Amino acid sequence: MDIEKLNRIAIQMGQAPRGILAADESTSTIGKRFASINLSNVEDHRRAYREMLFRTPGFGKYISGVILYDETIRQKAADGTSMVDLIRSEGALPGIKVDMGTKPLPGADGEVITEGLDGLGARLAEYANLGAAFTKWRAVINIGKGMPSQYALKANAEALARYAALAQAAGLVPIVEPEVIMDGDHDIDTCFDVTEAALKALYDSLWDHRVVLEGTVLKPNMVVSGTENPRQAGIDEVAAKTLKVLKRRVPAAVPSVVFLSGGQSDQDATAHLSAMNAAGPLPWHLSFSYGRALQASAIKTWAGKPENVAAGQKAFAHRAHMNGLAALGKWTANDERSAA
Ligand code: 5MM
Repeated sequence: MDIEKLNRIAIQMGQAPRGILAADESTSTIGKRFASINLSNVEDHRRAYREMLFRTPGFGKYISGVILYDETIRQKAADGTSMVDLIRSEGALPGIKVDMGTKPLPGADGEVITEGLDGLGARLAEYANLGAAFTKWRAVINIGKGMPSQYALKANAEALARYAALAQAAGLVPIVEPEVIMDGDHDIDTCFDVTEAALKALYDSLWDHRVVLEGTVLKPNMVVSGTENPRQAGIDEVAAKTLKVLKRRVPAAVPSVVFLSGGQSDQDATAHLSAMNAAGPLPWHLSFSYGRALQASAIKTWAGKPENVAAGQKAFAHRAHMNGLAALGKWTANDERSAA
């Protein structure tokens, strides 16, 4: 295993002012995004949408890598150029989501386990041949009555660790994503406790599976109030509590920590990240791996119409730029107006 190479890539992925674009929506998830603009979920539309993103002029200034879905890593743009080459031409790295989604966890009502370990070694070898430099696996942790159970935390951490070990053996950097879901009426301190337990279980399992942390990237949730809780924590509280749990539970050997946005508004996701970086120095590169918070405005502006491609690209480039400033800890609300 070439750990130095994995380490170089893991640093590059989270080094300011760049972060990751998560464009790995499964076919059913991209269908939900298209439904919001009344667009049918057919391969041609998925290609056109992602081609618009990957042809955005200069996106590589703020995007170090793009997480793709299986269909996209094999797909060609309208002129026959592969999507992988479009991404590489901007100096960004292609990555691939390798989990197969979640299924109910037997014996644990309301909890889920991520599947996809069977045959993973062979799939990883194929993705490496297709040009992937890194991979992603997402575990879903729900907060609710009696949830999460220790059983669900442990089972998901074991799967994440087994995946990460296989990815490193295939020469690919694993992004490990234990997502504590925002939905619910819980308060921010419950989110803190659950995030801490999820990270503890994850790093225990990574140790057990002999994963070399220097060749990994963590993709965590931020510590936020449940979406239905009447008291919504402000920017500074979210930033302080998120940094507290990361400092407590994420070893300094991890090169990059890149957040998911999880349903936060575009601007909140940017403001939280900037506040955390402004509170540095930090032991890891701290950046973004946003799906919705990088794409929501672009998809709405594009609306599935060829004449809106340039405007959709401008919307995407703007969010990438804002999050690039946040990765440096230098974003202010004024930047939204002046750079828009
Ligand atoms: C882009 O969405 C990813 C894949 O979701 P599905 O497997 O459900 O289709 C998702 O894993 C994403 O990479 C992360 O959750 C981050 O995205 P957000 O929108 O939370 O920033």
